[in-house]
Amino acid sequence: MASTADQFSWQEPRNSMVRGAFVVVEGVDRAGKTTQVQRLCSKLYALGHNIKTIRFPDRVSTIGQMIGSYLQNETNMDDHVVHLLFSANRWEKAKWIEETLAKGYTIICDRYYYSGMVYSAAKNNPALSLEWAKQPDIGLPKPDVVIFLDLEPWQAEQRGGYGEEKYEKRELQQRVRELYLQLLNAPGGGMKVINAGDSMDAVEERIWNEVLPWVEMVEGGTYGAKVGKFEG
Ligand code: NYM
Ligand code: MG
Repeated sequence: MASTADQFSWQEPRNSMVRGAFVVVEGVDRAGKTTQVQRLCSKLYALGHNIKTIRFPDRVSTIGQMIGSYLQNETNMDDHVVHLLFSANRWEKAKWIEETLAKGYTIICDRYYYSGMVYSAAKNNPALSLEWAKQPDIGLPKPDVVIFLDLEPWQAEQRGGYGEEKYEKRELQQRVRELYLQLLNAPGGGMKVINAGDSMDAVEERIWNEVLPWVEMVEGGTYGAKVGKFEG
């Protein structure tokens, strides 16, 4: 005869979810990621999904504060050093990501290692190639679906606030965009490109149509029973 604890343990989590889905939203600066992440989370939450959100850089931790002051042009660092801090900032959260997915929460993540690779490689530092930039992120939890919000630099410049932080310069943004597109076209790139130049509602709708099936498959156990790891 099973104990009372055994009898009821199946009730947590209440629905028979294998794990939550890991969704990443990427894009150039001013593509509207933050707004779209909020909208996506509210819609999923309203449908009854367990949702957590996270963004990188996470500027709260000690490492995150160092990154924040670099981005605000308060401190300067060698390109490799800041690259490794961005990666370390993700590693700080790796265990949380795995545990949260295992508990049955779907995670919507604003930027991840794709940002890490393309922004550093876009600096055109001959000693910091895209290949070099990948290495410290190898082994991190791999997203189930990645959305890339695509916007041309001239469109981004017309949106408010452009130019306040490091990297918000046309030439660099142009290279960032090219590198994102290069990653997309690489074998197994697996990013879904969405034109972020359309209206916010249209972009929201397209993200929804791309993301929902993956969330349902992962939560329902028909895709990716185990969280993958980034293999480079
Ligand atoms: N960024 C972000 C990087 O250069 N490397 C990274 O690994 C990540 C996660 O930080 N311009 C850059 C991209 C952005 C800046 O992000 C801050 P946001 O989403 O604009 O707050
Ligand atoms: Mg920004």
